Amino acid sequence: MAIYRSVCPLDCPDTCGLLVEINRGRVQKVSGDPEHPYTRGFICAKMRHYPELIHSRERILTPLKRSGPKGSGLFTPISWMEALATIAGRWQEIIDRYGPEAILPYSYAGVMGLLQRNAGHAFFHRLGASELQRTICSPAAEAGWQQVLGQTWGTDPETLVDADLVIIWGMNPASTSIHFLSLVQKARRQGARLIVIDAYRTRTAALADTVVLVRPGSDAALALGVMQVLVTEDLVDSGFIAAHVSGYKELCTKVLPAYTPERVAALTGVPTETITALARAYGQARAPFIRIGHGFSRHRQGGMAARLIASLPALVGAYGKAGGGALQSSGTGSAIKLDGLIRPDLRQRPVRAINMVRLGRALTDALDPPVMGLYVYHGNPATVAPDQNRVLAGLRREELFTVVHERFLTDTALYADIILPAAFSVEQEDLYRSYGQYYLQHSPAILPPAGEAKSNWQTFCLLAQAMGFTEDIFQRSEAEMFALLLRGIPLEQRERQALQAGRPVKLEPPAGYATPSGRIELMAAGAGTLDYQVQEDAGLVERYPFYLLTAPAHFALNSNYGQMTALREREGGPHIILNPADCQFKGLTEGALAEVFNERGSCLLRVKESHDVPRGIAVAPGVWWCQHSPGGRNINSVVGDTLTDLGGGSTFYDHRVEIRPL
Ligand SMILES: Nc1nc2c(c(=O)[nH]1)N[C@H]1C(S)=C(S)[C@@H](COP(=O)(O)OP(=O)(O)OC[C@H]3O[C@@H](n4cnc5c(=O)[nH]c(N)nc54)[C@H](O)[C@@H]3O)O[C@H]1N2
Ligand SMILES: Nc1nc2c(c(=O)[nH]1)N[C@H]1C(S)=C(S)[C@@H](COP(=O)(O)OP(=O)(O)OC[C@H]3O[C@@H](n4cnc5c(=O)[nH]c(N)nc54)[C@H](O)[C@@H]3O)O[C@H]1N2
Ligand SMILES: [Mo]
Repeated sequence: MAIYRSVCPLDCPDTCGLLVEINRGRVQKVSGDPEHPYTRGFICAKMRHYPELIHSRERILTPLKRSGPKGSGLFTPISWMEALATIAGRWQEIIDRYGPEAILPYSYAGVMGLLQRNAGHAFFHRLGASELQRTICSPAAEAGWQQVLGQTWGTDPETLVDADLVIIWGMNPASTSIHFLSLVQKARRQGARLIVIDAYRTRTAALADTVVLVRPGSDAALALGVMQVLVTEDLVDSGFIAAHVSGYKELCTKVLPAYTPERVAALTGVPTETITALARAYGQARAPFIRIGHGFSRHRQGGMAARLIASLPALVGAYGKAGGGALQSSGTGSAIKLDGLIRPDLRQRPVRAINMVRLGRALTDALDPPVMGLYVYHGNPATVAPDQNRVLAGLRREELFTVVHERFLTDTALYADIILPAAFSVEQEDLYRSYGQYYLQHSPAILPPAGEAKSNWQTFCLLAQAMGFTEDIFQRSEAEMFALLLRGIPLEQRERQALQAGRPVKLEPPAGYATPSGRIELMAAGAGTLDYQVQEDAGLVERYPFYLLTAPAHFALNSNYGQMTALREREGGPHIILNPADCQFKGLTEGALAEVFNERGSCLLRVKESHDVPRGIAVAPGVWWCQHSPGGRNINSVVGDTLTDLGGGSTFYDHRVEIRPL
């Protein structure tokens, strides 16, 4: 038996250091690496099942060619040679007839390593394909942060143990970031208070000292109300503002007068006393830390909400205090140069951009040229993308040539013309950084890929060869690409060696504010004013009375692990959680199937009752595989593709539904 260091590849802010036990060519056990300074030896319930996924009998081990109607799941094994020749041949036909922009790559975050995640960019730049805007997750929150703080890195989460107040805003780390939560608990043992701001009582809320329940989508108003109290009660840090903040006067005179606690209470559903108490707790704290989640940002005015929440620490000087500050993402730092991997220089002319949130439209609208070739890698749009019925209609198009590089027969892979078998993280080399902490770590290939599986990088090198691309980069091994990535990171020799030896190495956030002025910009030029202006369409509210929250599942990672029966059972199957009074009002019974619907579609979910969910809200955890969902549709059939105010992001939590007994 041998034990290797590795890194969790999942799209999760924690990016755990792992120990992988190998015995006779099989992974026996995956556990937390006790020597990883941030994740300290424990891992989530999901990753403990990683060995079963890696060695699953359902894994795709050879290339496959479709042998039945699209979506039927009928495939025949073929060789890599035949697969590559078919793909290159079909792409060449598409390019000859429609031009290269008729080919669209689609990928997101099945694997988070820098090399494998970004493996396709150089190839698609060279091909001249349409560019995919990768907006499904966090662009509104990032853009909001950037309007205030530019390229400033988020506050190091490891400093929060010195905070005396932690606010977790629009995030449920008890399910989605357990190592962050454990730091919070450590701070609390030293006396810190925890306030959770969410739209329902989550697992995280159950641990909090105070829970503030806000009307979904109204966080911008709440932040403005808090600011108003901070200013009128003189709880701001004038010294810090004078030294580091721009736009404060304008904020006080032009914006805040309209956001009295009374008005904000009406906009947010948060009682005036609670708004005042929240502002006082924040303004009087010695070192308050805000964890800025994405929950409020996946709403129409999500960018504005992020911008305002990121401004709060500037008012009380928290960015300047040890233990205080705010973390939206640790990925905002620009320390790692990726151009050598992504190779924007290989693009010969400008190409059109297609927003992934609107994949359904891109595949079904009359675009010029139409999308005729789709290449999906480490992404699963049939399950995770909004407006599912439109996405599936697009994937069903007979003339669309779809290639899916996957490990399993996902809902998306079912619609492929060609499937290529993908490798697991332990079978491929990579360099990981995190979006929730500041460690980098190398992850070596510790097993040969199962069957004929190949990594994203290897696959793009083969596709380049098949297309006749002769650029040097397409001949590089993963080890060479790792070395190239490493050269682009400002590290000392000692750190470089540690990384190469597989140890986590920390990047320290630089001091100061990386904005054009060097100051925190509350009212940055060109960013527009600060306000809250979401209006509900009264007709829509009447037809679809429930506000739908499609929160992440505890025992799945987006659609990953959805194939594991044991975890599906622990999660309780596809369900929707409602307040008992709403159930009674709608004639819904606990445990029975209900139809959840709106003008976009419908899906069937089992009803669960809980007082944790306020009246008028419906919580549907998880993106369940359509294959495992009664009726073959999941919650994304009722989620729309409206974009956020900033960043063109998704609005997963900003839709309304009606619910009736089946
Ligand atoms: N177990 C598990 N872990 C995961 C994932 C998973 O699927 N499962 N997904 C991973 C991914 S891809 C990401 S991006 C991160 C997600 O992490 P984040 O997006 O940062 O946050 P979540 O923990 O998903 O929590 C979002 C919370 O926002 C709340 N919310 C929704 N609307 C509003 C609102 O208008 N205002 C406020 N204040 N709150 C609101 C929801 O109820 C929910 O509790 O987690 C990652 N980790
Ligand atoms: N209703 C609803 N929908 C949501 C969300 C929500 O909260 N509610 N959250 C959204 C968010 S935040 C996100 S980030 C997106 C996630 O969107 P995606 O990243 O598209 O979704 P995943 O479920 O992570 O699917 C990744 C796929 O990649 C495959 N994979 C893993 N490793 C590799 C590899 O090395 N190579 C290849 N080729 N394949 C690999 C896995 O088998 C898996 O099928 O979903 C979004 N969808
Ligand atoms: Mo995400």
